[in-house]
Amino acid sequence: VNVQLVHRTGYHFQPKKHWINDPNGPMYYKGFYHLFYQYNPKGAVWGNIVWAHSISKDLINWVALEPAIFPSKPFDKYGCWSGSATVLPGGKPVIMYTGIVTPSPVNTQVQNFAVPANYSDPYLREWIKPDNNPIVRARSENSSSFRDPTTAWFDGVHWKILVGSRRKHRGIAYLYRSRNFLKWTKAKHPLHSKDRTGMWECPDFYPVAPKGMNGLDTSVTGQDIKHVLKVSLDSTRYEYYTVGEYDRDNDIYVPDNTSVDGWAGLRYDYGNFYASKTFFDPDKQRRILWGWANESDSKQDDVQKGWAGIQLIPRKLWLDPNGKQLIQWPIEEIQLLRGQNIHMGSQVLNMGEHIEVKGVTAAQADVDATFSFKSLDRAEWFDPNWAKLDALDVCDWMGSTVRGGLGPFGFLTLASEKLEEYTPVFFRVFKTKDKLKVLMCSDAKRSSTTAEGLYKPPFAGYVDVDLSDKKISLRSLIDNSVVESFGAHGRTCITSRVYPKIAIYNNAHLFVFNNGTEAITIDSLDAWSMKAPSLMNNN
Ligand code: DQQ
Repeated sequence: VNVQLVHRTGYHFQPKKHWINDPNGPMYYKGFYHLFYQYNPKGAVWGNIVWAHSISKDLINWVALEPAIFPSKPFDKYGCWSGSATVLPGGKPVIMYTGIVTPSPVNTQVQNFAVPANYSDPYLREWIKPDNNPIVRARSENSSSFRDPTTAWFDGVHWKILVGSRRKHRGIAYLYRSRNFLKWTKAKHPLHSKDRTGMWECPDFYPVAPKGMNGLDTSVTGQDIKHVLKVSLDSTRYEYYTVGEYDRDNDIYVPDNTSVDGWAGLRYDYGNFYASKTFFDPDKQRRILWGWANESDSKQDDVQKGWAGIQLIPRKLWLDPNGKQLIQWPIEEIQLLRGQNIHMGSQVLNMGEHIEVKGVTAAQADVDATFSFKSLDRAEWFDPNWAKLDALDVCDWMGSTVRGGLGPFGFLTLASEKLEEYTPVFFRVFKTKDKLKVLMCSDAKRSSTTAEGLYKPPFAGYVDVDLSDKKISLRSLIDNSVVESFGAHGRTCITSRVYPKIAIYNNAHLFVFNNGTEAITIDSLDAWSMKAPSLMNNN
């Protein structure tokens, strides 16, 4: 097999070669979606960072353009790091990004802006970085940890942005205000901060409607509207978000008491998902989330492959009607790639059984199933001591093979025929004195028989779902070296990167399994072979 190609994704966003990380400045402009991203034009490891640029009409088929922003001025001489786009009134986009002005390891950071050279070009190929940059610099702030400006929002008088930072171990989102987008003044108080969370990278702050699935423009506020603050924790490479109340006049954000504010908080994704960013899509009135997944193999493997990093499938997100968390679902356009379909229904899986989903390309598939069961009685007891553990420790130790009561059941993705390799995605239902606790896992431990250099972590999160109808759904987007899974219609999401050695191309299989004593019924299952987009971001 060709090492450059074997684990490349078939329908996830990737450039032809080299390193990529954070999605930057996503926006919709004159009929095109724009995605910029952190890119090393010289190799498959992080470094020499520029803003690569691709455009799309449907978020699926992409055309790669020349890098939009790259080091060329004293205010970004050592790198153009992450940032965001804001579309100003009159439909005029402006980008804010972090410029690196001293070499590594100090990496002094400032915030710059860039504007299109030609607003009538829907591709926005060329960007100008005016000489009055930088527009925000650190004063008393830690200038080596001061980056990733957000999309700006407008309160009628001021534009406002956040810049991620830290003071010792306290993560901070500094707030800046401007009347004209050029002169920015730091607010007296940060919008938010939290001890023992470390550097806050890539903050994101936006409104969500209390009801319905539509998104809101970043400047919208009003009664009943909630706000979400997401931060990416440099120290652990996990993100967390809170849902809360934002008082726009006084610039005070208070997370609701239903959101844990800290490392143990809610995550968009409990797996390999980082440096994410949302944007409002005015064309379809939705808020879309982009996340980056790095590789889980070694640097050496990346160099050998000649590429590293993918962008995950964009997700539409909205507030759960219970107001406590977000719900995410792959954008509807992904259906453009669906080919051959297999449907299964009303099939019972007794304890220890697994059946194959045949007839689709299992290395590159979309599979969506609803499971049901007769009773919740067999759910195992949840030892109160486990509450102190992270969900992934419970998953690690119970896995998909340790027999349970209600579950483990779910998919075996990227599986070899004889199951030497597989990545199980599954639920395990527990009961406590007063409620059920549903664990969802995506466990890479058995994903590859490759012995060295692979990181094969189990990932897990709990699912806040009402099981009174005795049903739960699971969807996975499988793409050669990535499995993105959505539990209970997008209430809990987990992404794993995996590198099978046997379960590749036509030797990959997909199974449904049950290792619990309670029988599970596949109420309905649809699986599709997924085609590659016709425009592959390769030109
Ligand atoms: N990546 C960028 C930074 C950001 C980090 C540099 C997060 O701006 O803080 O490539 O992955």
